[in-house]
Amino acid sequence: MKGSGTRKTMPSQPKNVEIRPEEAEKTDLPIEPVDVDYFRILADCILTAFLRYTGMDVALPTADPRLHYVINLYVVTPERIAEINAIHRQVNAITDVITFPAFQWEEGRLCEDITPWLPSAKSEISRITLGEIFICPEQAKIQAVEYGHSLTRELGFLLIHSLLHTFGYDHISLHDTEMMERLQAEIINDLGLGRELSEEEARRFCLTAPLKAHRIAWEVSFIEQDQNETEKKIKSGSVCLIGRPNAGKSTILNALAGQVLAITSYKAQTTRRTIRYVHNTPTAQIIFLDTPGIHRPENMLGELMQTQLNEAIVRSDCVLLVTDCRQKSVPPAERIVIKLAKEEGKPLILALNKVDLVEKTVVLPLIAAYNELADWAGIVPISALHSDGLDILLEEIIRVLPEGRRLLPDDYFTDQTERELVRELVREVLLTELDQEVPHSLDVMVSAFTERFDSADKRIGAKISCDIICDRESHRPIILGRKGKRIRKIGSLARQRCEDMLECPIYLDLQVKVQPGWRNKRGDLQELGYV
Ligand SMILES: Nc1nc2c(ncn2[C@@H]2O[C@H](COP(=O)(O)OP(=O)(O)OP(=O)(O)O)[C@@H](O)[C@H]2O)c(=O)[nH]1
Ligand SMILES: [Mg+2]
Repeated sequence: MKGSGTRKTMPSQPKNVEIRPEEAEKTDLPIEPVDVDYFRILADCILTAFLRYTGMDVALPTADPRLHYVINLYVVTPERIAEINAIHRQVNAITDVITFPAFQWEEGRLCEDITPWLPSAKSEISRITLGEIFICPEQAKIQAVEYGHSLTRELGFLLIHSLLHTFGYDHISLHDTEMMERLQAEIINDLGLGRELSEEEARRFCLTAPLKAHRIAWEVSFIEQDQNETEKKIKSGSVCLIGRPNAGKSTILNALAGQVLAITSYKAQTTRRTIRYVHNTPTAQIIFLDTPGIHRPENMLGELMQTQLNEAIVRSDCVLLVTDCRQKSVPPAERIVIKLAKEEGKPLILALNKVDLVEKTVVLPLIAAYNELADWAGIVPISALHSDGLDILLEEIIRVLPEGRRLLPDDYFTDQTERELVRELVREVLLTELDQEVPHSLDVMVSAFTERFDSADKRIGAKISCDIICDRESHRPIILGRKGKRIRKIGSLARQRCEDMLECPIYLDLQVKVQPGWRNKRGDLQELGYV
């Protein structure tokens, strides 16, 4: 991939029709495989029209005649696009097209230096990949019927849409959307692939449309799904863990995963971003989403944390409300979650956590109070810390999940990268080593991560540099401690945690950086990955 100049970024926002696999199957449309040869002709016809209208190939840098540009176009099944959607957009649904632009463009203007990706004088490499597009003709068929036009017109529209994404057009703001919709309409009208054409006429039109050589070409691949796999039905879906700070959500996630994926602490608001863990059994695939605790936001960071909760509820197949069983009544914040889950029609399961800290009879009045608020699919007393009751909890969850296919590959375990885990482990040590208020105003950014491998490709060491971001100059001496004693202790504890996780010796360098008011600055929050 690297050799051909591809870099993957998060997908831009594709036109996204959210249909669950089950619903897609219910239609009585013939779902035969797409006609491979015809699809190539259609794709060329669309690319020619797109380039004629936008002149994008002329705008591409360098006149080196050896060089040509490609866009990888993958024709995929509903199962495969649902899988890609789930991994890259956290949406468990079939969609029509997903685009991965390789470079930063803004409305047709290249916004980054692509010189490092150009072939050197001696190099044999003569291709640059501009992006990857995944398209699902089965989904396009369903949409073509809904819109009352030909499949060719729908596929053509989707290809133009994703080509525009590849070159930096988007539909996030109203202005972007208007611009993108106008271009789509103009390009397809300029081509003459009208909505009134029947499928046969549209095909004839594309087969006879003049093609022109240009500097960009498709690389088309057809990806089939394993037939046996598609037929195997299991219970699959996503479950969000929601609850007040400190309820033990992340402890449950780690206990189920059998390793630390989310840091935990006795201080509130430990989790700041939704973390995913995929639990696979022979008969089920459960995608767990560990969310930040429900709290009243005091800054932009808090607001962003809370937005993730609503999103998680809406996107999940089941809501798992985690609560500390020592409380006497149902907190107002939990009542709001229960109401939202009911409005969204999501099955609700209650995990009464930390039963190791109370007498069993103490939880009975609490169960009665919760029972008044919802028709629970299950109420399970557990102790996440001691892994007690988790097997019953899993059974209850599997019972309410829809039947379907595996949405993610079996070897997909979590969305946490080693880099993110290092960041979180350093933050965990900061949470435990510093006084109540300070850790909440801190974050950590991994600025360098270099690994060493032996001849058998086994990792034998890593050098990691992290910036501890604080929002006040007065916090710096607190973090450093007298004569640097505290930062040395933090460094030593964090290094041990990272070594346990990465299973190799680590050199860890920590620097304190002051970024005043970072929790209220969009740019800083973006850099730290919260936006
Ligand atoms: N005794 C006991 N302690 C628990 C149990 N589950 C979690 N804890 C402790 O409760 C504290 C909070 O746990 P977390 O898993 O970080 O809680 P959380 O709900 O993820 O918190 P936020 O991320 O802040 O929303 C930690 O100190 C855990 O060790 C349990 O079953 N029993
Ligand atoms: Mg947590």
